[in-house]
Amino acid sequence: MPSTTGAMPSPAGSSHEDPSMPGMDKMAGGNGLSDSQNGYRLTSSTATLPVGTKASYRFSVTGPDGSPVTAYAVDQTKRLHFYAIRSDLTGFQHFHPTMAKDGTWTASLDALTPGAWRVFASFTPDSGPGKGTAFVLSRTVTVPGSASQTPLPAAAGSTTVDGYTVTVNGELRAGMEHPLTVTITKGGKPVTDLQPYLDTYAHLTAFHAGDAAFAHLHPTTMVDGDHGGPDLSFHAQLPKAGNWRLFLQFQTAGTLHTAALTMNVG
Ligand SMILES: [Cu+2]
Repeated sequence: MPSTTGAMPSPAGSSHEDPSMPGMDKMAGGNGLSDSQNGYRLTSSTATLPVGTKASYRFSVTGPDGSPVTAYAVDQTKRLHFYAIRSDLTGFQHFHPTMAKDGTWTASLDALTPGAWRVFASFTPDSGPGKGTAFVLSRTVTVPGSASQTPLPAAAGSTTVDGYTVTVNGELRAGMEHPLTVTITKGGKPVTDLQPYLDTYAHLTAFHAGDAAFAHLHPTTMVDGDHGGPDLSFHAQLPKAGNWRLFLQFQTAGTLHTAALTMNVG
């Protein structure tokens, strides 16, 4: 189902400057499970990565003319956001690869466990017919070895990471935009020293149990120095019903924390 954020203000720091759509982001839609959309394709010759060690994944994005895209708009301070997730939604990785002049990206993955993985690239071309359109494309990668599946943790309204308790509030329905509020506390006290991370106080991504469909939840809380929290607001639009694994990343005192919890979408 196509999703659009056309009615939503661009997050702070978005460099999308297409004069025909001031302050708006276009999205190619979809759930991130395809390697191609609107003529843009995520290409890689890598189908297998080694187990238990850092590994490089090289890829490029080709445009409708078949040549690698080299011009990218900056979104949340980066030209391309890269994610990896195992089929059981464990092993979440999110980082920012580097691009060679010819449009070849190299992502350095942390050690992977055996199993089926999906890697995602989230980007907005800054030239060509897709200029200003946000894409999420993905490919699968196999890590050899005997793969044990971790059952998805039960849906929960809160979780704890590094001593921080993260509570998520919001009733979500598939395909509809809903507000989602995240509250962060530590030792029962509201946390108010969140630092900006990628132009936000919390970066929130979600993957659908069963097929690893992808969603990025857009923050609506603007950053203003190293004193974010405890409440953070998001626009949540998850494309399908079922259980989603949410990964919330936030930074305090220079350290990045990643909280994960399961949320049911009706
Ligand atoms: Cu990113």
